[in-house]
Order: sequence, then structure tokens, then C-alpha cells
Amino acid sequence: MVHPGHRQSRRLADSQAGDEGSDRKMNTHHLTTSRTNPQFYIFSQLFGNDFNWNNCNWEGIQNVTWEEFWQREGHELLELKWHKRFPEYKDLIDVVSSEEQGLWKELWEKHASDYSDKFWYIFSCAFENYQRYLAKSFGLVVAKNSEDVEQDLQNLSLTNKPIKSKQQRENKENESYLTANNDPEDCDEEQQLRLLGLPTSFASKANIINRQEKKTQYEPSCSDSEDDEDLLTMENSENEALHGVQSGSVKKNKRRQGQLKKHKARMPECMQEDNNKMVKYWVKRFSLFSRFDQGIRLDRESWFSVTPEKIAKQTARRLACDVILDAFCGCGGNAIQFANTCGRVIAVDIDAEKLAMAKHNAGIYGVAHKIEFIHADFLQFAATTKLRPNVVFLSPPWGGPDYQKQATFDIETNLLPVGASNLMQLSRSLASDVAFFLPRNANMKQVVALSGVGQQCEVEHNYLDTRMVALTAYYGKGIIKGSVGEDE
Ligand code: MGP
Ligand code: SAH
Repeated sequence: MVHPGHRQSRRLADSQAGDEGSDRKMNTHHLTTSRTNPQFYIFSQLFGNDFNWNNCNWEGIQNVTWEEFWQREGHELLELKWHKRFPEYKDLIDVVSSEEQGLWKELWEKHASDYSDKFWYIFSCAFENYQRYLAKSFGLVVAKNSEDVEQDLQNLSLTNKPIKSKQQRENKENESYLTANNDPEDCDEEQQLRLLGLPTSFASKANIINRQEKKTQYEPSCSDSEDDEDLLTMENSENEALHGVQSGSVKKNKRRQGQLKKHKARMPECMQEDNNKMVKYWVKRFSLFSRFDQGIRLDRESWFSVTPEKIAKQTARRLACDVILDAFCGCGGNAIQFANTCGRVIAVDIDAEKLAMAKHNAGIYGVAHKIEFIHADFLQFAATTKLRPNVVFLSPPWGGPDYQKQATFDIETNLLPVGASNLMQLSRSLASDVAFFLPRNANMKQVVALSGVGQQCEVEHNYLDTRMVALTAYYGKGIIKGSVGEDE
């Protein structure tokens, strides 16, 4: 099936808006979320060690990155959506007559027309957010076009509330993310959503910059909705109360407080201390492990450190090899997924209790037999082992959720147990291909510098719905896509 392209579909979508729009629910031109099944996607880019923001054709690079992203993900989203709308298609298409096949084809074209513009609009906003983040983490200040921001907020706001004054907006942008240190019960509804890692309105953090030309091709309206939410959706009853924010003004809500209390009551013992900070991780438990309710075990540190399953899966796809070393295994979020793509997983952690939990969790996913659990300090292990894995994966401690308090996270001074260069050097003594899981606010100059003189790295920014969760940096020609560097 061929993606019809957003220009053509714009025209078709317009002409069809009238017949379907009126009885649709409002609100779906944003990414809503399901904490059990968030939409995962990445923006990814290559950086050379000699990368210089000031000398490069940044706009050109970003255009290519966007095109690549859209070619890859746009079509996939359309297909995903298609199979959700027409689950019978898979079974029927091979047995129906050629006349019926023609009807299916027509239906597909209409489907692609209806949805490609919506998805394009949603993800181009996320991409702008990504660009801005990237600029910031390279230490640059990107000027914003306030008219654009204002217009986009108006288009994308869930609440139709009046646009905030410039000053209010600036204050809001400056406050950056609400962190685990915020108390949900002190927050209003919008803040609680943000604290739970859920989007309040798509553009509130999108920091839209000038994409005027593209924006005018598709301006979503309130009637332009139907069910993007099948793909990008709130699904379970836990989310129900949050829907209020979509149709009315945002205000404190007793029901929500009741829900938070219920969540807290169900949280395990290790999360009870400071449970206001921990509840957001509990709410996301099925996004951390889809099999959570089959008995997944986590200790306190792992609740906020484990890699969400969809991200771990993507990393595992990228790092598929014979032998992988997961140097900071924790409770197994990454190791379990590596076991599905690699021949053998060596999982090291300094904490024996976490390793025991990782083994138990791997059993739930049926992969414990593929993982060798080693209780060791990675620094000592790396210095003494004779093992030569194909790839080393590093997801060291970042110093807890407070990592977010820094505008830019210094990976040389804030990572544990030692700085990123040290970890890289040790890892490279074992394998030339190394991947690093790092905070989204990591200093990008340092991230790129780790690749070494004349070398490249590839950096993936991982998103779950509208949230940039973290980044994964790949080093070594065996794992970088389209690398032009010499690694030996
Ligand atoms: P987070 O920032 O605490 O959560 O962690 P969130 O929901 O993005 O926070 P919010 O307040 O902005 O809504 C995001 C992800 O980073 C977690 O799911 C973990 O996968 C990862 N992570 C967080 N910490 C503190 C660590 C850490 O210390 N080490 C490692 N390896 N990963 C971490
Ligand atoms: N990727 C893991 C989470 C890792 S959190 C997951 O998805 O589940 C970081 C882990 O590093 C913690 O489990 C901590 O016990 C471990 N750690 C800290 N210092 C270490 C060291 N010196 N050597 C090995 N592991 C260490």
C-alpha cells in the first residue's frame, strides 16, 4: 500500500470532513495517552565528533531527519491504524474477489487521506519540540516566533481556554517539567496530568517554532477528530477522570484526589515512603512491564530507573548480536528484551537483590535461561573479565529523579559510579560497540564527544506519547546506522 502523501490527502480530507465530522468526539488532534499502552516513537540523528552547531546547515539536517522519520513512522502509523479499524482485512484480503479487492483499495486510499494529515500534524509538533530540546542540550538558545506559538496553542489546546499572556507562557515554559518532587495533591488538574507524565495539551510544551508553510497545510479543527485515539489513546478506567480536562476548564477535583489515594493504597511497601513522588511510577506500571500483573518485582530505585518496555524493545532490536553485556542490569527491564534479540545476555549489577528480582522477572517473560546474572561491580568486572561481548550496554544510575532539576545534565560529573568517559573507556576495552542510556537533558556536546576523535555516534530520543523519556546513544560502526566513521 502506498502512502498517498499529505498534500494530496489534505484536499481529500477537507472534502470528507463534512460527512463524518459532526458526530465525532472532540479533542483528538493531539496525542492523548494510555499509560498501559503509550505510543512509542523515536527521533534519531547522527553526530560527528567534529559537529559544530554554528557551522552546520542545521535546517537542512533537520529537514532530512524529519523526512526520514515521516517516511518510516508515518506509513507505519497509517497501517497500524488501518488494522485497528479493519481487523478483518488481514484474513479477508487473500480470499475476496478482485472486485472486492478494488473496494478495499478505495477504502485504504480514503483511510490514508483521512489520517495522514492528522498524524503529520501531531508528529511535526513533537519534532519541533525535539529540535528545541536538542538545541538546548547543545547549549543554544532558540528564538521563538510568538505568533506561531500562540496560533498553535489555539489550534491544539484541549480546553479552548483563553490563550495565556506572553508573560504567563514564558513562566510556564521556564518551569520546565514538573518533577517527582512535586506533590500531586498540591497541584491542580493540569499539573497533576503533567506530574503523571500525561500531556495536558499537545502544544503546551511543544515550544513551536516557525513551520508556517507546513502548518497552513493542515489546521485541525474541533470537529476534526473521530478516533485517532485508537492509536494514541486513553484506554483504561484509571484514565477516565482525566478526560474532564478535555472538555472543561482545569480545576481541582475531589474525584481525582480519591483516585490518587486509591493508587497509593495499592502501591507496594517500598513505594510508600514519599508516596506522593512515587505514585506517577505506579500509574505507569504497565508501560514499564506489560506483564506487570503476572508478578513483576521491583525495588524502590528500580521503580524510577527501569527502562519502559517499548524503549527497551527498540534498544534490543538495535543491539541484536551474539553476546551482549548489560553492565547495570537492575531489575531486568533491558536484559529481558536483550534476551529476545541476542544469543546470550550477561547481566551485571552491584546489588544482589536487584539481580534476584531481575531473574524472577525474566522468568515471567520466559527468558531467564538466556541470561547469565553476575553479581559484581562493573568497574572491577570490566577490568578483570576475559569476556569479549559484541556489545556493551550502559544504563548507570543518574542520581535519582532529581536529575531533572538541572537544565543540562553533566554526564561527566553526575553519572554513577564514575563519569561517562570512564565508563566508555572501560566498555571499549571489552567491545568497540557501546550503547548508553542517558537522561533526556544530557549535555549533547559531551554525548557526542564520547564517540572519540573522527568518529560518529547516533542519538535516539525516545518518546512515549508526547513525553520525551530519555535518549539512547550508539557508538561503534557495528551498531550505528549509516555510519561513515572508522572505528578501529
Ligand atoms: P523520570 O524522568 O523519572 O520519569 O524518568 P518521567 O515520567 O519522564 O518524569 P516526569 O516527572 O518528567 O514525568 C524517565 C525514565 O528515565 C525512567 O522511566 C527510566 O527509564 C529512566 N531513568 C530515570 N532515572 C532516574 C534513571 C537512572 O537513574 N538510571 C537509569 N538507567 N535510568 C533512569
Ligand atoms: N536498565 C535497568 C535499570 C538500571 S538502574 C532496567 O531497565 O531495569 C542502574 C543500576 O545500576 C542499578 O540497579 C544499580 O544497582 C546498578 N549499579 C550501580 N552501581 C553499579 C556498579 N558499580 N556496578 C554495577 N551495577 C551498578
